[in-house]
Amino acid sequence: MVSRRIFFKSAGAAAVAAGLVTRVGAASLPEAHVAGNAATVPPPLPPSGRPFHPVVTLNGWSLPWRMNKGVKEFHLVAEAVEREIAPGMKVSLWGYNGQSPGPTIEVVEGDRVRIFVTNRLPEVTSVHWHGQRVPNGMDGVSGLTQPPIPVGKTFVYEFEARRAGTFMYHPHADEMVQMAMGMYGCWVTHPKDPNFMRADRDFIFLLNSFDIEPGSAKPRVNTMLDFNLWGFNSRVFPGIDSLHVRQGDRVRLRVGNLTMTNHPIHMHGHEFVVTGTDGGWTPPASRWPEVTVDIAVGQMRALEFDATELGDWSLHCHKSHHTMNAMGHQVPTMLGVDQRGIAEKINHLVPDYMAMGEKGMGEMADMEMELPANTLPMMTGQGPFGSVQMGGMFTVLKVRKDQKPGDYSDPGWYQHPPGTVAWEWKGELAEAAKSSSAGGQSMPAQGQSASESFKAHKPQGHEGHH
Ligand SMILES: [Cu+2]
Repeated sequence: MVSRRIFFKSAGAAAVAAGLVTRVGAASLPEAHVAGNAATVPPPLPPSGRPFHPVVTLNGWSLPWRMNKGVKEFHLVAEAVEREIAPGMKVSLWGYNGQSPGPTIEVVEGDRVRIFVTNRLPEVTSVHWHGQRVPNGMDGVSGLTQPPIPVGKTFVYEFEARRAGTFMYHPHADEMVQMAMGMYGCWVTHPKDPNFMRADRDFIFLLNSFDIEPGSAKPRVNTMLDFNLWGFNSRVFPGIDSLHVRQGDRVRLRVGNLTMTNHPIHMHGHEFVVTGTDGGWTPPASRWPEVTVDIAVGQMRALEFDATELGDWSLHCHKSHHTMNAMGHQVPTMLGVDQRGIAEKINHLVPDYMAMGEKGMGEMADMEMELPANTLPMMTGQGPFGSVQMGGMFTVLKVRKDQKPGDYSDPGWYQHPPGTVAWEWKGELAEAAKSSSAGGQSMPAQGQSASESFKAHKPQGHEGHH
């Protein structure tokens, strides 16, 4: 039974939303543009409004808008979507406008922006504009600054994009479930002066994680730490597009983290500086060179570098479990364990049993292991020299001399100049030196002289305590 109070509250909310629409004279909602696949869509130049240099959303796209009497209008639809997270695995997520993550929203500092949000989920939602300066009632925290958007209803958010920078958007209603299901997107407010902090290539993506049982298609929504799929923009290696740039380009990567843990993002071949956070551009005097930047939960970091070095450079999270797909995280350590004979015996009982991990787990990338339908090998990817043995948050930055400005197509593998690839030594090998593995200690243990060998003993007075 619906109480009178709740009835009046939701009627009031609908009236507020309807009032805004009438007040601006919008006879119809802006079109809700939809993306049907996970391709990286190279940026078109803005067809209306003030000029800016658009970003390239990795395995994503930017949402078209319409101008309505000087106001930029967007239409986001919160809904269930199907996302291919890598070839061979499709998952059922929630997102916006056909995909997870939702499309990137791009505006210019000072723009008046109106976002219509339609809720096609089975439960209430809201949208929070993470990092932005907005009137309090536009902050999107359901219950605190607005009633939640009921199922089937459309709410309107309207504010001025006051501060240039990189932001995110996500629900602030049943957040744990809705974010675990893939609801988030990027927002870029470009500076008024299109030449301020100009980059030749400006990439953007979110870090994300899912816990999806191999063989199933739906994330477990209450997992806190044990995720098994780690992604850039709801894609995992080898499904993440590589980044293609021209030698000498000023390159910016804007990376936001809406997972449950931090990610040290590491790039090979170049040093970069952090030029922006969710709080704005960093003062130039505050920047120092890095090759890894830890991006904490709820943070965005904009990295910049001059792409001077030709080649195929890895770009990945440095937590080794985050460059691995499902299946690998609970395998026991079998390094050095001779499993000959065991597999044979077990095969009598379990015909498909395979011994694993005796010489490390890299060999698993080459095994023709039978996988359940709809999952991914834990380590995979064929490079020009063999298996890359990766998964999860891993992709490649390709720097080429002849990549045309504005061309984001894949130039293929790097052709190394002769004599510049690590080679095999074929001469005599010296006998390996044996070490006793002994070491010293900085101070003698209590009751011991420095020369006495270390003996473990129970501390006094702790008998019976374990
Ligand atoms: Cu990570």
